[in-house]
Amino acid sequence: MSDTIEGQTIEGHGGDLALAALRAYGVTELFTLSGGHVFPLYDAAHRSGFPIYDVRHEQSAVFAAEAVAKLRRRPGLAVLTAGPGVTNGVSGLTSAFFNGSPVLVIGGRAPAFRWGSGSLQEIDHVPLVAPVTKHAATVVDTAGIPGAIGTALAAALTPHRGPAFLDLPLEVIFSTAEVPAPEAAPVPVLEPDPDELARAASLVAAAQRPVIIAGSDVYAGDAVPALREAAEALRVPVFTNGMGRGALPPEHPLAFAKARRAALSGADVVVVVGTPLDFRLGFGDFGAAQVVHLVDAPQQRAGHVAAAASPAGDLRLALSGLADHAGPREDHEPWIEQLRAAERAAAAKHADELTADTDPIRPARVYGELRRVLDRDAVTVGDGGDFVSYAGRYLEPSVPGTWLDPGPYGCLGTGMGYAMGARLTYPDRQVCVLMGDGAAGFSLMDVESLARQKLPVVIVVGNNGIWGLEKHPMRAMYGYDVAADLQPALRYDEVVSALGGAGETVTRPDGLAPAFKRAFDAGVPYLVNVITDPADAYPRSSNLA
Ligand SMILES: Cc1ncc(C[n+]2csc(CCOP(=O)(O)OP(=O)(O)O)c2C)c(N)n1
Ligand SMILES: [Mg+2]
Repeated sequence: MSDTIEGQTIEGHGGDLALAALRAYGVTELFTLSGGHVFPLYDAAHRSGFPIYDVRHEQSAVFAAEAVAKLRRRPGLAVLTAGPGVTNGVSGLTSAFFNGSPVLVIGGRAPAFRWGSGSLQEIDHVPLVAPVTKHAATVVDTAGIPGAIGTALAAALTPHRGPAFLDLPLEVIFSTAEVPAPEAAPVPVLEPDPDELARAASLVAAAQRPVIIAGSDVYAGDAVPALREAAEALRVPVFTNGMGRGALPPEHPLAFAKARRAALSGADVVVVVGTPLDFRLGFGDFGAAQVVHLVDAPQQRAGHVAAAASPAGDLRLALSGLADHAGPREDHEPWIEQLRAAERAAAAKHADELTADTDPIRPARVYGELRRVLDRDAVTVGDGGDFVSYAGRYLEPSVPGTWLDPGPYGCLGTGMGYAMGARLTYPDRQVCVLMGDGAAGFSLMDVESLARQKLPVVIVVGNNGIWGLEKHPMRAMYGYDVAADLQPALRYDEVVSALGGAGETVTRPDGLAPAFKRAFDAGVPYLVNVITDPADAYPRSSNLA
């Protein structure tokens, strides 16, 4: 590429043109695993000082891009080679689809001019990824690359957000063209219908026992301040899930976490904001309570629940609209007090669990010790079964946008990819991955990528020697289990040491605190391998996962 921008045009190969468009949208890094089909993108990045982070399995590249997209609320980019590179990224794309994350995957593609002749890695990716992306297309000419990226990113960034996919045939990415300098298009803002919004506000105001449940789109839509305003103006207790966690700090008088059952069984109006009415919320069945569903786009309305009101549009506007409700309002203070009492009772029970001095260690104690060392703004990543369910119960994020769970697709293996994206987003914060020993098998090799590229994170493995979230339910269902055992007390810390990090194994509760201190001071990827009690099963109503 002639590095100078002459007037309003740029000239270069497909990689240069793609990168210019990506920069215009605020993309500042790419995640990849090497493949010749996408060399021009590396060439463009290398010559212009655009950071490239490479991994050991393409799914980690997509998960890293997704973590960036989730945390920074802008596009995350993974560049995958043709064929197996792209198919290895499909679980990551699907997770991003379920999470509404604006991820762009650019794939290489076998040459178009001899399509059908049997080129290396020749497969049409588009029909494979179309069902799990908002936009999927093949770019047919070099000059069309910036426009195609603009179209893909507009789809990804327009609520309801989600991933997009483009592939570039070999001759398209390697050829050169001169094109107008790319610019980012503004994302359209959808105003919620005022009547529907007024109906929602009246329902909340007239309720005796209202509850708000705020999910990931509240953070993704930058609506956290508006959520607080709405909750404070209407005096409504707030529960959260996904990236919504931490939207109200735990000490906020309207922030609740542990009294969920009391809240959902006692509420007369449940306001669900920015999250689907899926299995995590009992499919939106809250008994006699009326459901108000605030969604960021009309297609996010639930087809299986008859909501009393469901305004669709920008969540900042919708929540500000609730906050501005001018009519009369019921007194919610007795209800808030009732839930506060339930919250305190649950907290007292948790306090005993968090300090339990047992041998083997129970997962609750791991979190009891972690709570002492995690900073308020630490980013936590959950990748596993029961061990991560306990993290959800015992860790309370204080800052919004610090909690990375896999979301409703429930894909194991996000760990090291999410950790990489989090470390790059927040170079100076603690990044702590909470991992089951089973989950570790999916991505632990990418500790090599983290260590080599000087990206330290702390990994805490709850090592129960089993696929716990499967073993316990299978035993309950059949009286036996198969395919649910792992090697007991395996030294995952030694794996990490061999890959350029460090770590240690902890078997006694009093070993946890000093191990965590060493881990956060290490400056390299550090794995604390905690041998936990395999008899410990997370109590849940439905165990199918
Ligand atoms: C990619 C993928 N494969 C399989 C599953 C099914 N699954 C859900 S939880 C779980 C067990 C996880 O075990 P581990 O990570 O050791 O955590 P534990 O439950 O033992 O704490 C499995 C296999 C899944 N969710 N994702
Ligand atoms: Mg396990």
